[in-house]
Amino acid sequence: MRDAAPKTVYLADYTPFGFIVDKVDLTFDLAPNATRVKSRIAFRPNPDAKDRTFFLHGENLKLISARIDGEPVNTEQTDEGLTCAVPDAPFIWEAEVEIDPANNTALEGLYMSNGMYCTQCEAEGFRKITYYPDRPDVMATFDVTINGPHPVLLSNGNPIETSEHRAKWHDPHPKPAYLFALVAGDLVAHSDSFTTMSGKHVDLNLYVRPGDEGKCAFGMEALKKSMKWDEDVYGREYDLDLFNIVAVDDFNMGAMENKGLNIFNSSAVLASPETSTDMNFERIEAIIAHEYFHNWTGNRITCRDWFQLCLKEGLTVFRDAQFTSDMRSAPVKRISDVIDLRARQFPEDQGPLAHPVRPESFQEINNFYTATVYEKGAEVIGMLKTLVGDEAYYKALDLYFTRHDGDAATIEDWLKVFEDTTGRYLTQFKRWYSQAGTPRVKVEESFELDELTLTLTQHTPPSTATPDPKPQVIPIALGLIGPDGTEVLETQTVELHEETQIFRFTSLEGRPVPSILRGFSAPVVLEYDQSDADRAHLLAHDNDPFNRWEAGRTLARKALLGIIETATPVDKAYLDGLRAVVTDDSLDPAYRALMLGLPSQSDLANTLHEAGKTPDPAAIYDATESMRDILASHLKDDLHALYTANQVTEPYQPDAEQSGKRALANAMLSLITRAEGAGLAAKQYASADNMTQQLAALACDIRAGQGDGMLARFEEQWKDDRLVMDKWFGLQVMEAEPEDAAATAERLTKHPAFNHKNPNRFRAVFGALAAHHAGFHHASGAAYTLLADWLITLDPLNPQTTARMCSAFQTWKRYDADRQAKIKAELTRILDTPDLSRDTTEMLTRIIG
Ligand code: 0A1
Ligand code: ZN
Repeated sequence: MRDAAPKTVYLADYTPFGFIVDKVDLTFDLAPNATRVKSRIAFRPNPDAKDRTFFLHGENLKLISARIDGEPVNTEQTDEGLTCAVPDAPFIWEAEVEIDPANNTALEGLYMSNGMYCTQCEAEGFRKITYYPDRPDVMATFDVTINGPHPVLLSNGNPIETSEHRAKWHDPHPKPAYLFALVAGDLVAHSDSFTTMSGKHVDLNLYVRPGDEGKCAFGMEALKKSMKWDEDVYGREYDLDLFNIVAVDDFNMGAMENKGLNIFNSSAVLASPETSTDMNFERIEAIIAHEYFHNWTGNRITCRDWFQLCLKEGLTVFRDAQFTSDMRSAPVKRISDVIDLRARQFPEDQGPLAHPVRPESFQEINNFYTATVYEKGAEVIGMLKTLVGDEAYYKALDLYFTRHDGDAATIEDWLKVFEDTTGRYLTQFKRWYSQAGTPRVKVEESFELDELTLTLTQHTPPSTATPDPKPQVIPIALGLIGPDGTEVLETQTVELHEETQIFRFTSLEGRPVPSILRGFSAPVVLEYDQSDADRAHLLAHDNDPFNRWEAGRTLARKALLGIIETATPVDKAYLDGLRAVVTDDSLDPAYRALMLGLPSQSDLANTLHEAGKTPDPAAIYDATESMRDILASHLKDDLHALYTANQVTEPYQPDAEQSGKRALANAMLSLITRAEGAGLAAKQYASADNMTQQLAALACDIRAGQGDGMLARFEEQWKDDRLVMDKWFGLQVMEAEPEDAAATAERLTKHPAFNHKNPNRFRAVFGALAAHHAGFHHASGAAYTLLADWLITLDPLNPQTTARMCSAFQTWKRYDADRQAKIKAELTRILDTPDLSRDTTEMLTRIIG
């Protein structure tokens, strides 16, 4: 374990930097092991700052020289940076440092990926490039010169000189260092252009490795759609002559919004029908939009400090979700987002890693790029929009953009624009930013004569992060469905702000069925003991598509718990209701496919845990398997008809309509394989002209245990395509029997194409293992040991990806004593590793609790 106690940073300790940076000039002389970086930075004293300590961040830098106003200076260096005496007046700092991009396996700062240079500076990577006040509230204009023998040399902003082996870039927009980017390599461009709403011409380029040119068209279209959408919906226009995107194979996250030079994990931008699934296409469209939208929400208006991360991330996730809803199906997007929120954010918010959307302390900021900051942060904005209404929301946003353009802003600034626009105080609402934990809302219902009474009570379980939670403002959208299935009360939003509130609905003809939390209007857990008959009524009639789906999901959860706990047969009324929806041709096939999805095994484990029971992963797995058999048998007369009716005959398009049909047909294929074996899957595999159908058929084949060599044929076909091979690696773990999951993952780590230094490949195997509930939690503990071994191996090379993967263990206290002991032993073993990174140390310490 590290002996030096890691330093904790507190929001409350914020003070401005003692100096203002007016201008940064950087010159890079690229060489794999000895890149020289010369910096020339104009500083002047900050009149708003009391503390004039001149401290520049710097890590893993070899300082060659340092000067102030042309004179050499003596500096004092630590592992974290440097200080020196400076004049009490404007001055020029000049330094030269040497760095080693070829050995930078952490993928932060300047590093190499397949022979190309690229950077990742968010959150604190710039300090690995040169000495600098690496904090988001220090903003400056950058001029960058790159010298290197590479055909493509890129940085932020607009090019001002390009000659052979040399390029100069000027970014006129002041920016924090985390938005700096540089790329150099043998790349090819897929180019296009966009004319903005004021008639400005913008060149667009998507740079990729030679050979990937055929995978650019979709990303480019997504970029143009995003640019147009941000103009139409938010009035935001692009502000440079050029917008570049670069795809890199080695990247810790999905993508990065560097000003004018977005850098993308190749999995988040490269796409073709043969190599990408419909889900890949949808994700790529969303990530391109997300990074582009950051140009206003993140870059033009950035964060004062990293505690304000949700200011840019929550808002940008919210905006990209709006975009996807507009481009595709709004209900399908909402349901998918809630599934994701419950799978990733709820366990975080309800376990040892719980933190507020705006955390108040951290040791390693990279550990706070979480589902809470991103996805719950977006939910909070959705609630704000619901509470103030659409018109006021867009008015407030206009004010935000005019008032704070060029600022490094805070959540207080953000809420103030809403207060100023609407006259409404948001003091209580702000608790959504400061309190951790998922509120639970209990619903009690009574009906007398013609009056329905709903009593809503909120309670947030205390956590280490928030030991004493207070009531929050919770918008609850609700409607009423009459006995004949028609809506007797259209959606209205009630506001819960006290602990308990009573809402009455009168003049009703007969008892209606309440449809509560429509559209999932708040990120809460609803505790509502609604009868199965009422839920079946909503499944059949609710005109709110989210709650119609939710009714089905709740019935499915109950049925599964019935199998697990008491071997209760599944209620026929539920199965008939589900069948009615799935076979209803008036409904969108994508929606019908979602209806067929079951609650995840982890979700079921959580439900049992919440009920004070100890989940048994093997029993949960078996129940899920039998439920699928039951569905296959109940739908047996429809399976082939639906499979056939949802075949797409037109040329492949990754749009919502075609994707929905393929999703439903593939759901049918999976059930058909269960009932009849993998014959149809083999046929689909043979005729598939796209990855969605090929991969679905392969999954069915593996599950059916066919042993017909399909996996080997797939590998032979795709061995040279790294993104497809990630799928090949992941699928084998995902589809393994629980007792084989760890052994399968271990076998795959011995495959010549396994490379733990590549985050995509590492995640393909270990992300899949962690997501295989019954496999990961198999009683042998083999998966715990295997993952721990690999985390120990990866940590010295890539702390960020190691630390993120630790969250696989965050739910450990749900399980029985034996599993808990096994997990704790592994967590302690990792923590005892000498020189463990700050990232991983912080995560494990929090998880162990
Ligand atoms: N800001 C990026 C995500 C990102 C965050 C951190 C990174 O390294 C620590 C890299 C990328 C986004 O939201 O897309
Ligand atoms: Zn983002």
